[in-house]
Amino acid sequence: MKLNEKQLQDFKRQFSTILNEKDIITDKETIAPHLLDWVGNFNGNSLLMLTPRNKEQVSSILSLCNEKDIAVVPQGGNTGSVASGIPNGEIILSLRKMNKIMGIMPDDYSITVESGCILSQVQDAALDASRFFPLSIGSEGSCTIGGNISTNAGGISVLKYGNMRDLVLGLEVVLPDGRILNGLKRLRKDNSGYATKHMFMGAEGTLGIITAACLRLFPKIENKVTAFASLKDLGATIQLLETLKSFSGELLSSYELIPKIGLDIALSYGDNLKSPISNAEDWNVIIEYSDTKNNDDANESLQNTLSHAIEKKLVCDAAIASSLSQTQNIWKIRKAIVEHQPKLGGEIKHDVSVPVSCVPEFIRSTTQKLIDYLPDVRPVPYGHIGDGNIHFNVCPPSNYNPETFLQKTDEIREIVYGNAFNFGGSFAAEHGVGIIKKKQMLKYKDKVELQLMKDIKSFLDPKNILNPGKIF
Ligand code: 2HG
Ligand code: ZN
Repeated sequence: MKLNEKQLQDFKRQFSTILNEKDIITDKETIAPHLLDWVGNFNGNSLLMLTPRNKEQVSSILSLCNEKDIAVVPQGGNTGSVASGIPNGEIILSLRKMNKIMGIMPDDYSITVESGCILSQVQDAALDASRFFPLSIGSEGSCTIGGNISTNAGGISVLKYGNMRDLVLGLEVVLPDGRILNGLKRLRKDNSGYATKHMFMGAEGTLGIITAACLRLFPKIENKVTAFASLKDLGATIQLLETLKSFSGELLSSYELIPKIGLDIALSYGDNLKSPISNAEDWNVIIEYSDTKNNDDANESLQNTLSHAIEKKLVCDAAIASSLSQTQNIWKIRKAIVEHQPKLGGEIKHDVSVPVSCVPEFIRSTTQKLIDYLPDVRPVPYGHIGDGNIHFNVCPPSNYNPETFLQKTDEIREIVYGNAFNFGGSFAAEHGVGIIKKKQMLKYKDKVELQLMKDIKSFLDPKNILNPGKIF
């Protein structure tokens, strides 16, 4: 059930037995930013936002909501891409005030944090203890750890360190009926039955509210080397990846695809960016090595591997950044693609994955299918090619009517998702399902798996009070 104006006063009174008055928010202006999704597709509605300060308060709120049959949408930094944190009349439960670093255990390579901690706060806390927390995504200055876990965030270092799921040792979760699951263990090994913590990761707040997490840390990175390489063709991206892996083992931490059209977008609209090489080919990659040693090893290794790849004619030209500003310029190109793509007259976003070895053929065949459907359409497939996750965003032909283009969204989505499915891929690689991909969930998810997910949901949340209408 959603909260209506008539019930509002009554519920405010009931919540005031749990929370301080200033943590019960009805002011429309304060709530407004929490209703808008970052991508700009949704503007939700909610009359009430609660901002608890500890797990006991979260527990009491959920007990009460469960008893009264009132629905809640958990929210962290509200930086998601699929609108899973956007309410449709439900109460917003913001975790932002639960932002304490609870403890850091350098010898265990672990850190325990409340779920409202900002990702960059966790990265900084790890660095202060000479450790490294590797999750790195564009919104790291405002997204929260709880949101990262609930969406199983990915980003540019998955290749070396895995998804958020791989970085979680233990979780504390409040279940829809208010019970608290105390799983804040910092163990590497625990085979005592089902790994229930994994149910809450990627569940987008539909099964429980994550209130704290114990996370894995790694040795501090002392040296990073970044390069930009222009390749012979699309197939060479995978051959070069294989060469980098076998020559440099664990040093390789990022491998991002930058198509020529993406580079052009960045150079045209980005803030004073320079092409790292003079004549970029159609397909380029950003390569990053991360080393725990503060010496020239990583640089030499990357230089040798790239020289070898140039000799083998996989790489046409490459530049290794030799200053901080050159490194920043390369990564700003990557960021500018995300930011400025809509300036090509709009974009239809797809966050898909296929097996790494299939990426070139997937990009070629999807592009061909899109051109057959709409000649001169401008696909911008870019991103985390090192782990098979491509942001296959599609922009209209030049000077095409943006509205007419958006009317083709369903057909274009079918082409991209359908082809990813043909390659054994996923329609939701790292951004989740939320509201946006519910249709694809029905079409592409294995039927047995989908039913199992629904069974788990109705077992844990029989009244459907937690983030209803998301995922399914
Ligand atoms: C990234 O990799 C983000 O920068 C956003 O996942 C990608 O939606 C996008 O274009
Ligand atoms: Zn991404």
